[in-house]
Parts: sequence; structure tokens; C-alpha cells
Amino acid sequence: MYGNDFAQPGAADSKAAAPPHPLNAAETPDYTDALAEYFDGLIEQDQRVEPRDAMPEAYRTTLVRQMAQHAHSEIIGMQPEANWITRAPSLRRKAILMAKVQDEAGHGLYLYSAAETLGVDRSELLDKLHSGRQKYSSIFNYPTLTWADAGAIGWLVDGAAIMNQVPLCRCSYGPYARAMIRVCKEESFHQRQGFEILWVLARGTEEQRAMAQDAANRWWWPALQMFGPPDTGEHASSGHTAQSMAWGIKRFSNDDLRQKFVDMTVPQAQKLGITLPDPDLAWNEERGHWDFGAIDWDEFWRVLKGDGPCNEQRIRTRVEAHEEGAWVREAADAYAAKQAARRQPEAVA
Ligand code: FAQ
Repeated sequence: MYGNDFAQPGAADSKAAAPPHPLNAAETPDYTDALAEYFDGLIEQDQRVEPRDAMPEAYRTTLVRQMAQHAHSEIIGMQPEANWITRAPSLRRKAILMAKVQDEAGHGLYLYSAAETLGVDRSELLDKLHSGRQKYSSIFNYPTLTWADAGAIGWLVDGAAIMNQVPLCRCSYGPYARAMIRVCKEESFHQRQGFEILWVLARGTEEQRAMAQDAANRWWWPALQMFGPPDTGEHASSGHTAQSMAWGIKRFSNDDLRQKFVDMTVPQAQKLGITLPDPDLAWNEERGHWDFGAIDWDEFWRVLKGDGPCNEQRIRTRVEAHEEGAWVREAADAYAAKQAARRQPEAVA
């Protein structure tokens, strides 16, 4: 469905053609001209920046912000679907949904690990999530009211997530790009399982068809908001896109990815027999794209500020899970300390 874009290593996984590395970042307190030249050379030649490379502080903080937000989205995103694990309509559906939700936890772990290569600690990032100082995707502040929502999340939310993440496999920061390859493969599978849930419902009873349509009605617009504010116009944010594109972090603007998503999804909706809730949706021959209606950006900013239907519940559940899981972290620390002690050479009496 997405081709094989994410399997491509991008222009450069090897630094064969890279300029010589003048100094090691970890040993250099100042970001000197030589280091800046080295970093600029990597970006110009579309090479990967690796954790020990010197980098501008603004590049590092942009990555930490985006990767943390991304990691938080993966783990908060477990909640709406986990809501349906006990009520999935069959054992097979339950097993598939459990595996999917576990995959999202795994994505969070890769992303926190990748963020840690930039010198932050995941406990610090989680603390920022729990105290509202770092964001997670707006989409996860909406409720899952029926079983069809599990289908709509897979089809539309994972669909939008991969459209945004496939280009991140070519992100200039190596650990993020590499994490994205596996994440995209798994998200692609999730998208298909969501499509299949809706496919079955859309061919079921009258009530099941209505349930599938209702889920699509509720998830369509929030899915379009996932790509972030528009590039231009009164609702555009001051935004990170131009700088992130110059650094090779983002490869496409928010609006370009949103358009690609609409173009990909409309024919899928037609196959499903689901009507997307937008009377302005129309094929534009001249542009070679689907036109679509105005997105409610006031709602988007409201949800981001904390006033979505489930914001409070999501953070409360997350904080409770963190507190209840303290014993796991303590046990892991105790085990690591014991293993480290075993590796110490025996003290000479
Ligand atoms: N929600 O200038 P831009 C998933 C913020 S993973 C919340 O465009 P940027 C898997 C943005 O942070 C879904 N905040 O910013 C899954 C910035 O805030 P700041 C998550 C948003 O970073 C599926 C401000 O607005 N994916 O779904 C959103 O260049 C199913 C201005 O925006 C990622 O995180 C939003 N939708 O571009 C799990 C992918 N949009 O810091 C479970 C990686 C924007 O100025 C079940 N991230 N903001 O206060 C990205 O690609 C980018 O960060 C964007 C935003 C495109 C999201």
C-alpha cells in the first residue's frame, strides 16, 4: 500500500563520501567553526548525523522535542485501542488487537531509546509528558465508542502515521531514521488490519455498516489534523517546518503530507463503501489531487491546549500506569546492579 519507500536506506547510510570528522563532539565543549562546517557538510550531502557527531544545539533540541512527542504519542496511543481488548468480538480479534497495542509500546521504547542518544533521560521526558510540558498527538484525545473505532484507528490513524513516518526513515538523524524503518513496517501491517476490520463491518448487517460509517465520520477530521497546522494562512503556526526541512529532519511540509494522505485514502474509502464526511471532497483534474474541505483548526488548538474530550483521562491513566509500574523499574535496577556487581573483579583480600 505504501510501496517500499521505508526500506530504502536513503542517500547515505555510510559516510564514505563524508568530509573528514575534525573533532569528536563528546570531547569538544564548544561548537567551533570547524564543527559547524562538518555538520553543514553532512546535511548538504544528505548523510546521517550520528550521536557522537557535533551538532548545533537547536538541531538537538528540535529532535528531542519531535522524538519525545512522537514517543509519547505511541504510548498514549495505546489507550484508546486497549479500551477494546476485553470487548473485541472474537478471540482472534482480541489476540490481534493485543499484539497491535504491544507493538505501539515497542515503538515508544525505540523512540525513547533513540531520544536518549541525544543526551536526555527517558524519566525526564516522561516527567514532562505527565506534567503537560511536552505534547503527544492530538488524535489520541478522542474516545473509542464502538468496536468499529478499532478499525478506524488502524485504517486512518496508522495510515496517517505512516504517511508522516515513511519520510522520517530518511531523517538526517541516524538513530531516529533507523527506528522509523521498523516502526513503519509494523504500522503498515496495523493499517491493513484496521482496513480489514472495517471491510468486514461494511459487509455485515445494517447496524454494523452504520457503525463503520459512524467511526469514519468521527475519525476522519482528527486524522487530517495529525499532520499539524497548515503551511500558510491565518491558521499556520510560526512553525518548525522550514528549519526542520533545511536540516533534513522533515522531508515534506505538513500540507504536502496531508494531501498525499487524502489522495491515498479516498480510493480506499470507495472500496470500503464508506463515505468520507466531507461534502467538498472532489477530484481536481487540473491539480491531479483530491480537493477537500476546511479543517477546524480552532478545534485542533483547543485539543492541544488540553480541552479535548479525553485529555484529562489520557494523562491520568498514563500517570497511574507509571506509578503502578514503579516496582518493575526498581526490580530492573536491582537486577542490573546485581549483574554489574558480578562482573566486578573480586577484591583482593
Ligand atoms: N498533535 O511546526 P509544526 C501514531 C505541534 S504516532 C499535537 O508543524 P513540527 C502511531 C508541534 O509539536 C503520531 N501537537 O511542528 C500510533 C508544534 O508544537 P511546539 C505522532 C502537534 O514538529 C497509531 C506546533 O504544533 N507522530 O499515531 C500536532 O515541525 C495508532 C507547530 O507544528 C509523530 O509524532 C499534532 N497532531 O511538525 C500509535 C511523528 N501537529 O513544539 C497508536 C513525528 C503539530 O511548537 C495507535 N512528528 N503539533 O509547541 C512529526 O512529524 C512532526 O512533529 C509533526 C509536527 C508533523 C507532528
